Parts: sequence; structure tokens; C-alpha cells
Amino acid sequence: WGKAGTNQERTFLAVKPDGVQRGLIGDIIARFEKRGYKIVGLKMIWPTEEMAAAHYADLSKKPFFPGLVKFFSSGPIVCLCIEGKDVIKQGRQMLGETQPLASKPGSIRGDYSIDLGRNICHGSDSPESAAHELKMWFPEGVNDWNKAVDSWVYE
Ligand code: FUP
Repeated sequence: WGKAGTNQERTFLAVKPDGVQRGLIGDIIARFEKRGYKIVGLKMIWPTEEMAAAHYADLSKKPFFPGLVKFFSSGPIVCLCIEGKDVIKQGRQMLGETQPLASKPGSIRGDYSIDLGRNICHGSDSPESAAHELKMWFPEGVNDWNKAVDSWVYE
């Protein structure tokens, strides 16, 4: 799953149902591509409530958990596996803070969200959660296209 601390570090990013419905998929992906990161896994899934609950299992004791599960399973999400140096920490920085009010303009949440429960995207917060979430959302694996680089111009 991409070794943390190398240029092949990998994180799990999800455009949540609000981000998909608001037409922000392309913008979010473009930010990571332009930053220099590589998209190695990409698919749309409509999570079941069970999948949403498993994804947010750490928060199962919180009072907002039932609403969070309902929201996360309320429509399709876009699952991304993104690769590159420091992508776990950089991804979190590019997302902004959990609280939209604390998110600086220029970050995804700082540009597009106002409300805590509708904060557009999810990103793994540690190497452990990245490995766990990538396994959960990409059980089939991802595309290691490093070997394909430079082969698009010539036959
Ligand atoms: P983050 O890693 O920034 O997505 O934040 P958390 O894992 O702590 O929270 C997951 C999601 O739960 C947040 F995106 C929004 C939601 N949440 C609430 O609805 N209320 C809260 O008080 C905290 C989080």
C-alpha cells in the first residue's frame, strides 16, 4: 500500500456525497494532480450504511455517529488512492481542518464548506489509517502505473 515516508506513500481520499452532488469531483482531483500527486486508484461507490459505519468505526461512540453514517451512505462517493511524497500529511493540509470555520481559504474545506457535517471530503490522518482505509475501499488493489510513465507519446 505504498510505504509511508517514501515517494510512493499512499493515502485514501474520498469525495463525500455533498462534494459529488455539488460538482466538485473534478476540482478536488485536479488540485492533487496539479500539486504533483499521482492518482493510482479511482472509483465511484454508493456506500451501504454498513460500509459507512465501518469507515467511521472509530467514531461509533460519538453522538453524531448515526447522522454521519446516514450522510456518508446517502449517495455516491468518489474513492481515490493518491500517491506521492508526504501525501498523507499534505492531503490533510490540502483538505483543511475538520471544522470548516478553522479551514483557511485555499484549502478544499476552506473554499467550499460552511458546515461541519458537510465538509466535502475525507482524507486519511495517519499511515495506519491510510493502510486500513485503502484495504477497506480498494480490496481489489490499485494501478501501479509508474512503469507507464513516458510511454504516451511514441508507439
Ligand atoms: P476528519 O478526519 O477531519 O474528517 O474528522 P473526524 O474523523 O474527526 O470526523 C469525521 C467526520 O465527522 C467529519 F468530517 C464531520 C463529522 N463530525 C461531525 O459531524 N461532528 C463533529 O463534532 C465532528 C465530526
